Amino acid sequence: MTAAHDSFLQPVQRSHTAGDFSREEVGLANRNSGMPLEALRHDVTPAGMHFLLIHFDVPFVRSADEWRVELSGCVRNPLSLSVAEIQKLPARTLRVTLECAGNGRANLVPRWQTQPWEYGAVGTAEWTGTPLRHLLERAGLNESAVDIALLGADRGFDAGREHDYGRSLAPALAMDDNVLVAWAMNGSPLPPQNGFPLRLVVPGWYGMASVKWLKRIEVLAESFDGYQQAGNYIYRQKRGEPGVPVSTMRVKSLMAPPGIPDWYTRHRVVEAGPVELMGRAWSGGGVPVANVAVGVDGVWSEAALDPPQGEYAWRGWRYRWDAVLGEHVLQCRATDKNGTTQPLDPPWDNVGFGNNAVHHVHVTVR
Ligand SMILES: Nc1nc2c(c(=O)[nH]1)N[C@H]1C(S)=C(S)[C@@H](COP(=O)(O)O)O[C@H]1N2
Ligand SMILES: [Mo]
Repeated sequence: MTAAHDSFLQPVQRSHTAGDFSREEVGLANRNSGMPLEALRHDVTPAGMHFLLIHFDVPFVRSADEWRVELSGCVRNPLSLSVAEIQKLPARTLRVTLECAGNGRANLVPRWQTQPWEYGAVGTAEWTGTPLRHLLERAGLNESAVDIALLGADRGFDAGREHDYGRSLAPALAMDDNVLVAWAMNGSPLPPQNGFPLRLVVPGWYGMASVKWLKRIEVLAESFDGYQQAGNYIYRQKRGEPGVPVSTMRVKSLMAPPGIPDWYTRHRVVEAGPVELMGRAWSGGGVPVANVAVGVDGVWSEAALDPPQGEYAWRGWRYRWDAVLGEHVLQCRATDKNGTTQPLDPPWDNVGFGNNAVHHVHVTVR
């Protein structure tokens, strides 16, 4: 092993930081784009405006015809299925909000050095696919099955470990009719960056569970120990502690910024008079949003909710604000049907997972 290769196996020690972003953070932010917040106005995010999180490289797939999914392990009939065979299984279309577990981590002080999301790592798409259960039922799970690993075609290094991106689902969740092996996004084939030709969609969970470029399914007699399952995506207060696995999305809301922005600072200017503030609110695990409060300079009022768009999609909210001259801070704060409310300040996590603190928008009214 030469010195040049050592950086993969003995990775650069990263740390917490504050203030300026490192070259590596800016590089990741350019690869992994967020949804521009003005796109919150769409019920369904147009495919090119959906956020992206890609750990390694987007696999080059010339045609869906060259793709197969291998299903093996603790099953009676191991399978190798083409995309066309999977598309013959019963199909469903679900409107699903996906949020990256790291969304908001750039707002923590100090922040962990990795993809520096502010607010935009969220989007809602209509995913068409077949429930994963149809593949698993065709293969037939053995009694010994305790975990189901789902692996993508993308491979790389993280924390000195080389691996295919992979996650696992407990059998009960894998058999849920809402967990899809999807081939279409908003009625068109998946874009390469969103998983062409096949991806998993796990509604209600943070995005890491929705494995893109799905290539292999392994039914295991023990818990999956892949890095993205057993090492990463774990809430930890401090580095090295066992922690708690990241799972369903926490209740959260965002506001489409009103008025017009300054190009560089993104500071907003709004005309005095009536302004319709709007945004979206969601929670995880199929828990509905109960209400959204809008704060104007710290005074809270209830917003009106748009009709729901299904169990797993965000819900629109609206509030008429009579904007008066001066500087203002606008906020939104959702509560779900479990009675859980967004915190005012970011909850601490060592690498910034699960930041569902209220969104602030600073505006100048003229
Ligand atoms: N194969 C593979 N699947 C993946 C990822 C990845 O890097 N490789 N990233 C995951 C993460 S962390 C998120 S948040 C979502 C993002 O999905 P999107 O890029 O379609 O928005 O994909 C998930 N699935
Ligand atoms: Mo993510």
